[in-house]
Amino acid sequence: MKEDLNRIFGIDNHISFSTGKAGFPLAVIKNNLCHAEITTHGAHVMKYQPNGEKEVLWMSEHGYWADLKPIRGGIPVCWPWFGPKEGLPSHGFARILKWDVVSTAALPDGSTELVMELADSEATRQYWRGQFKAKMTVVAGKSLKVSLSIQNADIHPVTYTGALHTYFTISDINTIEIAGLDGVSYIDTLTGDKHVQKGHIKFNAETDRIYLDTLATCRVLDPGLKRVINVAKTGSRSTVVWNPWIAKAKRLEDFGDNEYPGMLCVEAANNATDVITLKPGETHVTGTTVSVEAI
Ligand code: TA6
Repeated sequence: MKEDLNRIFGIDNHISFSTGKAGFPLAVIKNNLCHAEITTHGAHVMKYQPNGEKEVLWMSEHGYWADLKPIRGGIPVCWPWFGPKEGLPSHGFARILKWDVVSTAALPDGSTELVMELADSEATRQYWRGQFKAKMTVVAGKSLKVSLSIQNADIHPVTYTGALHTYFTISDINTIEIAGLDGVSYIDTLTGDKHVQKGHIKFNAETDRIYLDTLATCRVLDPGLKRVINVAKTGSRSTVVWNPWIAKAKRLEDFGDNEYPGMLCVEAANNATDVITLKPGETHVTGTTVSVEAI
């Protein structure tokens, strides 16, 4: 497997393929700008570290690492539904199935591109009848650009929700803040109540919010790591902010009890009032771009 991937898609000083944890195929990007790692299991970006910077994404030490199981951390691809669904995998099936590598490229600015695809199959029809083509494009360089393109290949319209569910490494959930959503309405999914954000988001308990009708770039202000993580997005009008805090961290079997202080999710989503409907043949692209600045 990895020999074929390297022969066909390997690019010196850009991208190579190996076998990762649980035997999952792993694309390793090492160029003059960054080190990134992506597995074809769920088209899941697991690592992004700009040269000279500390790791940007967060991965649990307690992940499942098994077929048909999601990876805890990195950038889970939540599709074609966001959240739980009775008798079906939470956050959809895209993140638990194997995607195919379709292309790689060394880009003029020194970054590296990897494209993976998932189309409807016997495996997907166990969960969802739709005919579709999903494409994940990852560009790793001075920034990390991830985009999920969904094409409706069916003769019927299709409606879906989803998110690029990005987990970030932070110094301490008690001291970081998120700027960029001041004045934006949000649903507190823990109570179902709607509120308006006042100033920066700070954390002192389980936080699980869907910010509505916003195209805003979020800035994770991290004094402990002396950096700001900029989280921009396209094709998304809802942003999810999540930290499980103590009790939920304990309930999640693939999440360490003491891991919650060092992680934060800021997600480019399509959910709540931002559900996507595609006519036959139509395509929608949801993207997130992560960049880091020292402070
Ligand atoms: O990102 C928000 C959320 O929907 C939370 O409610 C929490 O369930 C999280 O996603 C993780 O979901 P998962 O199915 O990956 O455990």
